[in-house]
Amino acid sequence: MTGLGQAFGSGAMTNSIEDITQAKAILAIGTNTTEQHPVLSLEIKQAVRKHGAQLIVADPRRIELADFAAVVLQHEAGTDLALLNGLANIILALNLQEEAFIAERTENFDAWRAVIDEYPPERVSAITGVPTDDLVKAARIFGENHPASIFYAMGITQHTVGHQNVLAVANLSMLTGNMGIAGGGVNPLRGQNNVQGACDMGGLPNVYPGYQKVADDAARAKFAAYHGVEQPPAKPGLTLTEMMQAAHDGQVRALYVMGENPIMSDPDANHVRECLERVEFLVVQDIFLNQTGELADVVLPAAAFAEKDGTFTNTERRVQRVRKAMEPPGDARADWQIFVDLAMRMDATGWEYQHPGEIMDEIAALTPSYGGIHYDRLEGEGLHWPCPTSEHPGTPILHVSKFARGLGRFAPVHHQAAAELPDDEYPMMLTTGRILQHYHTGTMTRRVGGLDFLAPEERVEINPIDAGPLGICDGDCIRITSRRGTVEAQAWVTERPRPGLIFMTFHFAEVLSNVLTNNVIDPVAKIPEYKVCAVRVERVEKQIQARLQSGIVAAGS
Ligand SMILES: Nc1nc2c(c(=O)[nH]1)N[C@H]1C(S)=C(S)[C@@H](COP(=O)(O)OP(=O)(O)OC[C@H]3O[C@@H](n4cnc5c(=O)[nH]c(N)nc54)[C@H](O)[C@@H]3O)O[C@H]1N2
Ligand SMILES: Nc1nc2c(c(=O)[nH]1)N[C@H]1C(S)=C(S)[C@@H](COP(=O)(O)OP(=O)(O)OC[C@H]3O[C@@H](n4cnc5c(=O)[nH]c(N)nc54)[C@H](O)[C@@H]3O)O[C@H]1N2
Ligand SMILES: [Mo]
Repeated sequence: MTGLGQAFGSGAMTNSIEDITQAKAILAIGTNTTEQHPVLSLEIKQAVRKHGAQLIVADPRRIELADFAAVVLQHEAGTDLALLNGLANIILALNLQEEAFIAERTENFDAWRAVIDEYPPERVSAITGVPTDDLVKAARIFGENHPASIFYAMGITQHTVGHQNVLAVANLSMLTGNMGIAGGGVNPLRGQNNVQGACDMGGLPNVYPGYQKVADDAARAKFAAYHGVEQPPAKPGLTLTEMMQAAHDGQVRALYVMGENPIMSDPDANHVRECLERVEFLVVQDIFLNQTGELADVVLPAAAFAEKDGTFTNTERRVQRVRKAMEPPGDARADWQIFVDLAMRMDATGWEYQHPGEIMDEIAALTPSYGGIHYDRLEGEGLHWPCPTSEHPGTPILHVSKFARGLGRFAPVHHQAAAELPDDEYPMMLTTGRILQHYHTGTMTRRVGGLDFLAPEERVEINPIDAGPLGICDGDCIRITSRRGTVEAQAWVTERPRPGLIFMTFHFAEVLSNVLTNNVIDPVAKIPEYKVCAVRVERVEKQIQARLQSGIVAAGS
């Protein structure tokens, strides 16, 4: 959001899922769509197989989408800035840039170009490990085919240079005039069903709903007047990653965790546990008693998605209705009802909603981009924001004739290595992410018998070139150690990761990769560097534990 906000003025996916099949070229960088966005990946596959789109896949692992690609760039993790600058360099050398678009719609091109000149193919190849021929092939595909779209996800953002990686992606799209057209655009794939909605509603420390800045006096006055309260402070709050450290240092004394399992999902899990143990008062509101809930002073049982009414705003900014299909069990209640009750006990007034549709009307009244979105308009296929008025049809494609900020801005960005690189003591690189069968910390998917059967335990991907000298065979137990901790898990000897790189998920509490990960953050976006840290790998003489011994499965089902 910070990167696209800086480049374009709006931090959301620019295009819709529907127009993917109109793309003539697609760059998928740091996104494992067939496992993480499987439905959307079908559109990418169709674009390639049925409509002849040329696909470029850039990922340090050979993911399934690579089988559909015209060229695969299996670069070293954490070298995306060099890679993206290098592609731009070749596009300029081949004179494939869109001069008219650059002149009319963008600014700061010359300053940016001066930096791009420093990234010739030979240098980029040396940094990224990608052969120059492949770089040229990819640049040609992206530059010669119009429209060309870019998809990315956590492979780009979860770095200390995450913000800059996104700027580099935006630069490439502007260079080739691919903004504001069907089949083009810059498309960050949002992770959770409603994370776009959570951000839109101000689930960020620096904005109110609709990205109205907390620092903006007029915005603060508007919200204060509506709720009949004193003006809140102009200073933004803390981000999640900053809150943990503040809890450790005693600056945060109480924490209210809702729909989140930070003890497993935050980096450097041993440190996170310490932080949470220091908090004087911990509330956890969840549909299950997760690992964080075990430390809580108060647990508030919430209703799950199928047990309540509401809306989800999906990755393409489409607001959709969700309808209650069953009653919540026991004392569980919808999250909004729990909040309203708490607010009332704190003497709030004006929170007497009968139905979430009334909350939506309040959102519309205070949030220009949601101004025309009401429940009666959400029957059927929903609406894409911005949708400012009750007559407005919604906006499937952003920045059509003008960027949200006016002109798109080229931002010079330089290659910068990850915070922790392999050395003699920790000679390998660890990257982390997900697999198809499980969802994050497993609180939900590990309770599903079929999914647990398909993926019962962590399997650490390691290249045979690395496994051989370490005496590691497929299925062996291995110990992985970083500067922060150590875990033992089963090895999967496979050519999926680049040599020198291993891959783990964070789905399994008993073998948690976040014990190993580094909690350094991007200075602007504040996102942790989950995608690169240094580790040591050894073979361990022991049988892998039987799968049903996992705490969650035993306790949960
Ligand atoms: N089945 C399933 N689906 C999910 C989720 C889940 O847990 N399970 N989670 C959802 C959520 S919240 C999110 S955010 C998304 C995440 O979706 P993705 O971001 O697609 O998933 P990840 O596995 O985190 O990482 C994506 C890819 O980044 C690559 N990568 C690692 N390091 C680098 C690098 O330095 N550069 C580049 N270019 N690539 C790199 C990895 O090899 C991986 O293939 O998935 C969503 N969908
Ligand atoms: N190593 C590593 N760590 C990562 C990442 C990575 O790539 N690598 N990715 C990061 C990313 S992108 C993400 S999004 C995070 C995810 O991290 P988390 O959000 O902490 O993980 P989840 O397991 O999705 O936890 C969601 C919780 O919400 C609960 N829940 C589900 N529905 C509801 C509801 O309707 N109401 C309430 N109150 N609770 C509900 C679930 O039971 C679960 O306990 O992990 C991050 N951590
Ligand atoms: Mo996510």
